Amino acid sequence: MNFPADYEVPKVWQWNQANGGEFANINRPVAGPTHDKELPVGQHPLQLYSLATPNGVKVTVMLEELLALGHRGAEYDAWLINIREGDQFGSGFVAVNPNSKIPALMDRSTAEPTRVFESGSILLYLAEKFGAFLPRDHAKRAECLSWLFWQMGSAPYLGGGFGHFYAYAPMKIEYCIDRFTMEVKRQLDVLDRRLADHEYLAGDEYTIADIAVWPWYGGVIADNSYNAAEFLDGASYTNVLRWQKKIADRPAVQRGRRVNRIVGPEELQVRERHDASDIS
Ligand SMILES: N[C@@H](CCC(=O)N[C@@H](CS)C(=O)NCC(=O)O)C(=O)O
Repeated sequence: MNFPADYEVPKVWQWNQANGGEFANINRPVAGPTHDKELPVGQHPLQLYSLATPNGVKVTVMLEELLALGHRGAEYDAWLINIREGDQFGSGFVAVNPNSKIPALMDRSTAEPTRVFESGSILLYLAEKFGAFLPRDHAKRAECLSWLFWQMGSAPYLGGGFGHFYAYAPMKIEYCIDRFTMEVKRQLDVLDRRLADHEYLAGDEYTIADIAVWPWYGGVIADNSYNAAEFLDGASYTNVLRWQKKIADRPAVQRGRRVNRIVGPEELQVRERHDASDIS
C-alpha cells in the first residue's frame, strides 16, 4: 500500500483552490449562483438543461422513449449546460436546480411552470406524467422504485468515488482506488445476480429503473466511462452485459445518448435538440 506523504489534517479545513484534479476549477464549497445568466426557453412544453453525462443521458433517453411511444407532450428543447465552463452556476440554472447540477427540467405545460431536479426525480415525474415505464402493478412498481433509488444511492460510489480516484485524481492513491473498486464490483455483482433470472431490473418490463442504471453500470462495463472495463473485469458480469447490449440496441436509447453530447465522434454529437430532425 502506498501512502500519500506530507499531509497533516488541519483543525479547520481551508479551501485550497489550487489542489489540482480534473474539476478543481469548478468545485466550490459553497452553493448559489456565481453570475447572472437567464436560461433560454424554446417552443416545447418541456425545457431540459443538461449535458450527456450518465445522469444527463437518463433524461434524454426517457424523453426519446416517450416520443417513440407517441407521447407528443414529451416534445422537448434540450439546452446545453457545459459544467466544465461553470454554466451550472448561472442564476437561471440555479433557479431551476439549487444544487447546481445537471440535469434540470422545466415543465412549462403546467399552469405555473414546474421545476424538477435530480435525475431520479425527473424520471419519476415524467413516468407519472405520461403513465409510462413505471409498472401499475403494486409489487412491480415497488420493485421498480427500489432499483431506481438503489441507483441514486449507489452511483455516487461509482462516479464520485471510483471514477474520480481511478481516472481524474491528480495522483493514484491505492487506498481510495481499492475502497471504491471493491464497492463498485460488489454493486455490479448485485446487478448481475438480479439480471441472472430477470430480463430487466423490475422484472419482465423495461422501466425507469433500467433507464437510470444503464448509463452508469452498463456504461462502465461497455467501456463508455473511465476506461475501466478491463480493470473492473467487466466481461465477467455476463448478465449485466446481456442487459446492457439489449438496452443499447433500442433506437430511442441511441437517440437519447447523442443529445447534449460534446465529446466523442463529431457525427454523434447533438449539442442542442429542438426538433426530432436535429438527431439525424
Ligand atoms: N444526484 C444528481 C447528480 C447530478 C450530477 O452529479 N451532475 C453532474 C454531472 S453528471 C454535474 O452537474 N456536475 C457539476 C458540478 O458538480 O458542478 C442527479 O442524479 O441528478
